[in-house]
Amino acid sequence: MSTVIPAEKKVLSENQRIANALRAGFEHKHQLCLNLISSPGSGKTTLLETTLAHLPQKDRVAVVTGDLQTENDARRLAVYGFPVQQIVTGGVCHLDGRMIERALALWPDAALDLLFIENVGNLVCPSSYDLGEAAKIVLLSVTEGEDKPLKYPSIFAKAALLIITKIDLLPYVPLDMHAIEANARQVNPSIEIIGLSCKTGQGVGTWLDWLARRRAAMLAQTSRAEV
Ligand SMILES: Nc1nc2c(ncn2[C@@H]2O[C@H](COP(=O)(O)OP(=O)(O)O)[C@@H](O)[C@H]2O)c(=O)[nH]1
Ligand SMILES: [Mg+2]
Repeated sequence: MSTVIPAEKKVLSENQRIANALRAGFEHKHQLCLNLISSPGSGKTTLLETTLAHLPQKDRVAVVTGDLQTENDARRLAVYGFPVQQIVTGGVCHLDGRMIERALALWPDAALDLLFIENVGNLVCPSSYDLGEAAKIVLLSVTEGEDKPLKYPSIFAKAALLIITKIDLLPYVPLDMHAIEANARQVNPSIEIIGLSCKTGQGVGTWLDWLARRRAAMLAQTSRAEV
C-alpha cells in the first residue's frame, strides 16, 4: 500500500533539503546569512539602505531581495555599491531555497561575509521556508498593532530578533511598546528585541552592534568547527 504525502509536505521537505545544503555552504564559507521578514511596508528595504550606508565598502556584503513584482527594491539598494539581486517571484508569496540557490549561482566567484535576504512582504508564508539562514529577523512597524505576534505566531516563534520599526511615529500612534514586547516574548521567550527609526537614526546603533556580534559569533563558531 502506498502512502500519500500531501503536496505541501513534499514541497517543504524538498525545500528543507536545499536549505540544509545552503546552510552548510554558508557555514563552510563563514558567511552570515540573515533572512528579513515582515508585512509589506514595515521598512525592510529602508533598514537595508540604512545598514548598507553604514557598512564600510571593504565589507563583503550582498543583498538578495524578493518581491511579487518590480525591481524597485534592488534599484534602491544598488546605489550603496554592494552586489544586489532582485528575485521577482511573479505572485509567489515567499522566497524558497531553490530561488536563493539560483541567485547565488549568479555570483559564483563572490567572496561574501554577509548576505541579507529581504523576503517577500508577507508575515505568514515566508516563515515556513527555511533559506539556510543563520537567523530570521522579523520586522514590525509601530503602525501595525501590538497584537501581531499573537495573530501571526509562527514567524515570531522562529525569529532570533524582532525589530520594531518607525519608532519616530510613536507620538502619533496609540501603541503600547511594552505590550508588543510581552506578546512577542509570550510566543518566543528568547527573542531579542530592538526598536529603531531609520528616519531619526534612534536605535540604529543597537542594530549595527547586534549585527557585528552575530558576524563575530559566526566566525568564532565556524572557525571552531574547523579545528
Ligand atoms: N516614519 C518612518 N517611515 C519609515 C521608516 N522606515 C521606513 N519608512 C517608510 O515606510 C515605507 C515602506 O518602507 P520600505 O522600506 O519600502 O518597506 P518594505 O516593504 O518592508 O521594504 C516607506 O515609505 C518608507 O519611507 C522609519 O523609520 N520611519
Ligand atoms: Mg522592500
